[in-house]
Amino acid sequence: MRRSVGDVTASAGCGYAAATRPVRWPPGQCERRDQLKGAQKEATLSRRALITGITGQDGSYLAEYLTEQGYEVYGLVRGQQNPRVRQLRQLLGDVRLIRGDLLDQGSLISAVERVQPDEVYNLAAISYVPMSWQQAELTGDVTGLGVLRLLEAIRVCSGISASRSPGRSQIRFYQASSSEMFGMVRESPQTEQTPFHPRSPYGVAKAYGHFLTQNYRESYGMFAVSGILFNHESPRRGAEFVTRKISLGVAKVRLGYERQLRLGNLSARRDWGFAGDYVRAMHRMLGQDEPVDYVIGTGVTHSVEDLLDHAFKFAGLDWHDHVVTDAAFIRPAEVDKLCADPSLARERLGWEPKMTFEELIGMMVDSDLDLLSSGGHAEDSFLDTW
Ligand code: NDP
Ligand code: GDR
Repeated sequence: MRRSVGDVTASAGCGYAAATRPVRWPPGQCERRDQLKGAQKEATLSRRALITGITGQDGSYLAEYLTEQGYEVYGLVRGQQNPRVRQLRQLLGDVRLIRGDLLDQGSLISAVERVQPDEVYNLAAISYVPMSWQQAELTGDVTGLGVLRLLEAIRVCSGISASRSPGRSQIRFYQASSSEMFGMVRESPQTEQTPFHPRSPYGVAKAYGHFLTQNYRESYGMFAVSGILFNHESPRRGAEFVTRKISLGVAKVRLGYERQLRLGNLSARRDWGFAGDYVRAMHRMLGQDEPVDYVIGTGVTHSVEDLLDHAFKFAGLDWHDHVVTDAAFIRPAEVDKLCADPSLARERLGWEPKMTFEELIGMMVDSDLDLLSSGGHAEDSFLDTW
């Protein structure tokens, strides 16, 4: 029988109800989740999920979604005084937190041993691409080797070896792979079969994690899959990423706090979707009979200029009056254009994105206007340049 988890950090009792509602990160308000009927909850609380990267954008949406599905959700948090833990507690009252770090093998073994999860979602990473040139070794260690440490923790705790295959009730593993692995693309749109040509230390580290996940599946028969996710955004997106930098920039200009927004390459094209839609795909991948990797994206690509156009127009402004290009934000090697072919996910997972690009950008600008006009603080980027 499964042990109960006695020594994880207990958490407070409120969280957001709707994943698609514009919300703030850090949150401004929170609603009690008590509405979830006690009896229904008791009856379905049978599966346990462990999420690394719970304090990040995707971690928060995934935790909400899995809680709604009746999961017992555990989140791995690092550091002694992690400032995002308090915010997370306010946002996601039902999630239990456990200490651990992708750099520390022992902490991962102990987390898996304590939680005894049915599913592990590895969302933790150094995820800001420019930072991966500044701290390439650390990025390799966390974003790349961190995957190895977590897979090893699962393998050791499950008693799996070259001569001992996993049982039927094995732990299922999800790896957050990235469209950055395609980099200088060999074909467009990109499918599960498109070869990789990463353009940053981040992309290289993700490719390592991707192949390792595949290798553990093939070597040990583990249920380990990767979602190759294209850019996905939300009002909870870190302020250093271009969509949020722009939505915050628009709000600051609109409210008269600033007049200019400094950006890098405006001609880069990305396939941008809503994070709340993408976490549903992660969950579905682990619910399949066979472990298979999937490309997840909208199939529609826009340039940074398109993004500026929508965001500024939404607030009644013209971006040409406010945007300045700054060489400091140009990357050593750029990924010019990404566009997903999510056919396989549509056919086998029945997954489709619900929110359009225009709705997403409108929601983000609205949310930042709300945040700043009510005296809130944006989680401003801690770096002025990459
Ligand atoms: P975020 O940058 O918002 O979150 C990253 C998370 O990783 C944070 O919770 C952070 O914790 C945690 N983390 C960083 N270093 C460590 C470490 N050493 N040990 C444990 N945890 C650590 O990323 P997103 O939510 O946007 O993305 C989730 C995952 O999906 C990432 O792996 C990202 O690379 C990948 N991805 C994201 C896409 C996107 O468009 N958002 C697209 C494709 C892939 P802390 O709060 O302590 O810093
Ligand atoms: P990306 O996202 O690098 O694709 O990685 P980001 O939003 O940082 O950049 C997207 C594109 O916009 C261009 N750009 C700028 N980007 C930033 N951050 N700041 C600027 O001022 C700026 N000006 C132009 C960039 O050059 C780039 O072409 C995200 C992360 O979430 C990764 O973790 C994830 O794996 C990929 O998406 C898929």
